[in-house]
Amino acid sequence: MNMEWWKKSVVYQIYVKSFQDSNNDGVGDLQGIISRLDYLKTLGVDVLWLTPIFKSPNDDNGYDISDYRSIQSEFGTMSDFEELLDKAHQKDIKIILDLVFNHTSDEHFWFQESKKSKNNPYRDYYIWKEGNEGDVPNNWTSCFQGSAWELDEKTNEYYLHLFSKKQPDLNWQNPKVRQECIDIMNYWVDKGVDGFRLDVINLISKDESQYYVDSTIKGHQVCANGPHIHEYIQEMNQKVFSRKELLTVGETPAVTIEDAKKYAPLDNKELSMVFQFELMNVDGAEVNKWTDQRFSLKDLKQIMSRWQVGMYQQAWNSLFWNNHDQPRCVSRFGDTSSPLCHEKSAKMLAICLHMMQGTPYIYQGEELGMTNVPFNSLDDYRDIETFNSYKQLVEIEKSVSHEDMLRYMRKSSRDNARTPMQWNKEKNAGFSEHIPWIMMNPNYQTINAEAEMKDTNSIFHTYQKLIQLRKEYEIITLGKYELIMKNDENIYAYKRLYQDEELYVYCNFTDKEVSYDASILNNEKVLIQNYNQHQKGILKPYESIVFYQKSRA
Ligand code: TEU
Ligand code: CA
Repeated sequence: MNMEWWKKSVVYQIYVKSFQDSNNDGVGDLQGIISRLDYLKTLGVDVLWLTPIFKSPNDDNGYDISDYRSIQSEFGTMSDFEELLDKAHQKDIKIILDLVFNHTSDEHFWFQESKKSKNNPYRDYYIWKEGNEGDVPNNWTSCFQGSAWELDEKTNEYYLHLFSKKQPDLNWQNPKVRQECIDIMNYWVDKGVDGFRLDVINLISKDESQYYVDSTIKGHQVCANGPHIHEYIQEMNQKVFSRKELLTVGETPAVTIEDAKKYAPLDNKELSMVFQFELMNVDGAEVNKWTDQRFSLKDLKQIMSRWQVGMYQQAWNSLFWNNHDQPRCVSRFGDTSSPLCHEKSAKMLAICLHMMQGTPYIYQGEELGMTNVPFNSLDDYRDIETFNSYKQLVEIEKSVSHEDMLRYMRKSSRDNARTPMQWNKEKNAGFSEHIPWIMMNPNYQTINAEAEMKDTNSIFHTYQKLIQLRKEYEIITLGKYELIMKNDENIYAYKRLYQDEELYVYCNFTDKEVSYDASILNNEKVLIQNYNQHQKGILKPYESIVFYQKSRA
């Protein structure tokens, strides 16, 4: 069947800084990735998404780019990148780059020029506004706390930054800005990259009429899905994406299913797919991530099902449990209270997600069941969002105590996802000989790639098998999704239907034994499971099983 390649692919996200260090300076790099291509091939993934590899002062770990056409020196050189691309392609692995176009670094040449004077040719590359009665233009807050406006004393105007003040927002109303970004993408397409992940791409079109209007929602949400957003994305599509069959995934906070259908339509006029965050908000994280709140399975089922049904034959889904901004999924949605619960729940989550429709994304270490990290003190953290939030809530507002905040940070900080990949049980888990830039999770003694590759029963092998199944069974890519056992509070069960084929997926999200009605199964076979034995109708703690059968028409 003729279908875009990325609909049949599984993507693996590499947080470059923490994947593999090749020259023992404590920071992961491109040669490190090259040395692990065999591992990735064994896992079976089709595409690598590299977090930003461009020159950056690292205020936000590379999401503040100061030169879009050169490689961050601690990651290597352009020839290292070309070698990586070439070696990956030889193994039939594609590479997509992470481009940040909502903002640049304040150290980018454009901003350096822009702030020089009001009539500098680059002034209009950014969003500069006069104050409002001697204060900021409006009350918008930065995603990383504090005002989204920063006063530049020299010209006495404020610039907008929806993220840190070292990440000034670009002015996409300016056609020159649009052309610059298009040229940058074409530069990388000409080098042979296979696509892009576009950071917060739905924030680029600001509504001019709102700059002096206060809002009760967060600044980056006010700017989501602005007035010209689809024109801008269609322009990128015409001038870049349509040149080749590229995988383009837009990171789009605050989108509904209706929005997503416009961003990722089946006629490929905009993006291949988007990352939507409704699921990441199931435990309230988008409103306030600094709490003890845990998700309810009913809400989770409801959100995932709505997207599966709503996008069916209308637009294409992406599937993910976590990324570099989110806590580890086994800690958040699974159970790490014992080695058994850890193993079973990590596999259960993998099965639950990978049997759905859409392109699955695996975040590095997820395939090993890497967990949240027992950070001891503030000093153990590195993330700007975490520091700014601590400062705001504990020191400025005094609304949260130091102890509570440390507990919330252990649960929700982005740094949980950013500790180095756990390769083996040697020094620093085989990541580096040098002290890593961020602490190791001490559990690498037991959770590591070497051990799991040897053990045919490991979480790694469950992921490997899931990737293979997607290649073998078209129903996984194409089948229609239906939620079953809708009101059950312990089990997530759904079926997939395609021609005369049926898939039944059962996932016990609890540590108790629960039961389901197996009468629906007649000539079934088991595709994958996380216990060696299954008693029909019963699910043991965190048990998950997938049945395949031909329907009796
Ligand atoms: O994240 C943008 C984003 O949507 C944030 O609101 C995200 O939800 C936040 O990190 C939650 O804690 C992207 C990148 O993925 C992130 O790493 C960057 O810091 C951010 O853009 C700015 O470029
Ligand atoms: Ca290095």
